[in-house]
Amino acid sequence: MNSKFQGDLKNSDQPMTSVDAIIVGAGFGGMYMLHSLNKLGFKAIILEEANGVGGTWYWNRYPGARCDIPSIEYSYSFSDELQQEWEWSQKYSTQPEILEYANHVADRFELKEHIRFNECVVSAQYMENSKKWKLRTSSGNTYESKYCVMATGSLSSINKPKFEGIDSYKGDWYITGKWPNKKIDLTGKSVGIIGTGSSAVQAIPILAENSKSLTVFQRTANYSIPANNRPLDSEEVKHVKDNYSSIREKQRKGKGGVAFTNLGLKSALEVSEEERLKEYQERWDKGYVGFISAYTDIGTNEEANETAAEFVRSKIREIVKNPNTAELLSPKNAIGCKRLCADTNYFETYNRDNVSLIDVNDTPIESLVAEGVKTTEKIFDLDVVVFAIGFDAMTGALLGIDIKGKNGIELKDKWSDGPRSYLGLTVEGFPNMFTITGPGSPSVLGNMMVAIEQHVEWITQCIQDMEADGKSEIEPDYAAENKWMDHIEEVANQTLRYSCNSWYVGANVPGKKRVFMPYVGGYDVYRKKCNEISTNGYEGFLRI
Ligand code: FAD
Ligand code: N01
Repeated sequence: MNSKFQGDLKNSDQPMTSVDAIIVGAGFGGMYMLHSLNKLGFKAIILEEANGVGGTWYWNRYPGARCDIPSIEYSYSFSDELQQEWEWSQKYSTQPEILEYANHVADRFELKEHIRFNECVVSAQYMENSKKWKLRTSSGNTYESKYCVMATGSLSSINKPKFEGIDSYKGDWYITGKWPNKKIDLTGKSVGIIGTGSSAVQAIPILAENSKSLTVFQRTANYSIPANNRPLDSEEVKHVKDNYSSIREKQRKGKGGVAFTNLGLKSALEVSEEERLKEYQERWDKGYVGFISAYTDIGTNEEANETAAEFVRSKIREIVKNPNTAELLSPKNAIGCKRLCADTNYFETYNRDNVSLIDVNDTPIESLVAEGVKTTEKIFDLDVVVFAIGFDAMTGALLGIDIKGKNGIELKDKWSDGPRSYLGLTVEGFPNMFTITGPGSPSVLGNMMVAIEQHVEWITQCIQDMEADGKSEIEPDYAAENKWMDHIEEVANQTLRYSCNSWYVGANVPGKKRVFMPYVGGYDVYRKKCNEISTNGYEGFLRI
């Protein structure tokens, strides 16, 4: 890029560090953004709250944490050398292995020297006179740059436990999304876990194996499909490596960024029950990915959806020996309305003598007390309580920063009725600020690695075009943003997504506005739309 533009990268003890671009967050999104800007010769830095890279995989160290998109696919595609040299050990790798991969990437592309760790960004303000973003961190350091990329993550801001009496509890408590980086010995301990989402579904079997007893407090039963995880053998790995380019191409063209999936082409209602059950059984045996893609209308038609939902319920009844427990574990809402879970021995775990299930709708949790959890029925004596209560998804991390745009407009005010964006990449009134996997993008509805790469590549091209065209500011116009928001709502309304209380609609966070936040139109449609907009001279954007 133009050398005149390049900022002066000062040390952190200097009053102000000035660079071309500041990226907030060193997860997979921020790391690739940094690498892309570095490659073009921009001076870019990452500010990261944690003491290391990896984002999700740095924070979520709870027992059993692993991915639910096959690792071969849940990995970067931008460097063939990287994908050829890295070797995944399992179909769905564990959190330590994914974190090791993140560190390998950071070391391989020499990213760490551009990352300021232990820097939590508390405010970001657009300075209209200088046309620069000024960021402040909790340590008091200030940074400024022309471009600001928020790679803060859509599942990074934890849903903080706000149970009454939590301070009076004498035992140890942990949050799955902020699990300590140390071994926790549960031998001989009575453990309680609150929540039955994806994190809990992964943790529960391991917690049960390693503790004296496990009490699961469930508010809503969840659908889960066996992951059927297994080690990868060398022949399979070789085959993948030889064919990576076509696998990646399939991912990029797919609706959810997954190549190894088999999308059904018929309605669930146009086939016989026998054929349908056979199809569901085959997909169940194969494991998680693709189960709800068996038919075209599982996500849109209640009757079709019920066929898949009932199949899973029948499996729960088959696996769980106690019929009352099986009934409690059987979800009532539409399958796929909440994110489907992938498990290893989840339902089987409820057959163990040391595991019990408490329905908190029947006997709500009143508070935590010194001994443990108090419900309307009794006090559960617990040595350890695990909160697996999820995240303030998509908006939490962004609204955790005091972000001010033009004319002093605050993001929290602009988003008071739910997040608004153009393409989930930019926000009107906040020039030169980009969000990676932000609300309004399809990111969380598929393989997020594919979403991240597409976002980063679009943003990089946009910044490159800004510099080549001698522009100083880019932001969406209000009409384009409105149109995009209407489109998000329109496509969400064609699905069953609004029919349950999921984090997609913010229902898990008390007081959060109920809005379907991601774009459900598909990665493929979205990618095409983004490309059309940039090739048509950034349609819907104001560039000055
Ligand atoms: P993150 O990884 O969340 O990184 C964001 C970073 O920003 C964090 O390091 C955070 O500390 C930092 N940050 C946030 N706010 C600030 C601030 N104010 N100042 C400084 N730093 C800040 N997706 C899939 O596609 N497949 C999977 O199998 C899968 N498994 C998952 C398992 C778990 C347990 C969870 C929680 C999520 C999973 N996801 C999965 C989603 C996952 O979040 C994404 O795949 C991906 O890792 C997100 O990367 P990111 O860089 O966008 O965000
Ligand atoms: O969070 P969740 P998560 N009292 O929101 C319950 C990704 N991920 O961390 O459903 C009692 O899904 C809440 O109940 P309800 C994936 O995208 C992937 O598990 O709101 N219970 C629910 O049961 C996933 O979707 C993997 O009624 C309370 C649970 O806590 C996303 O991250 C693994 C409660 C929260 O479930 C979030 O998953 C892990 C309360 N006050 C995460 N508040 C993979 O497998 C909440 N709950 C790849």
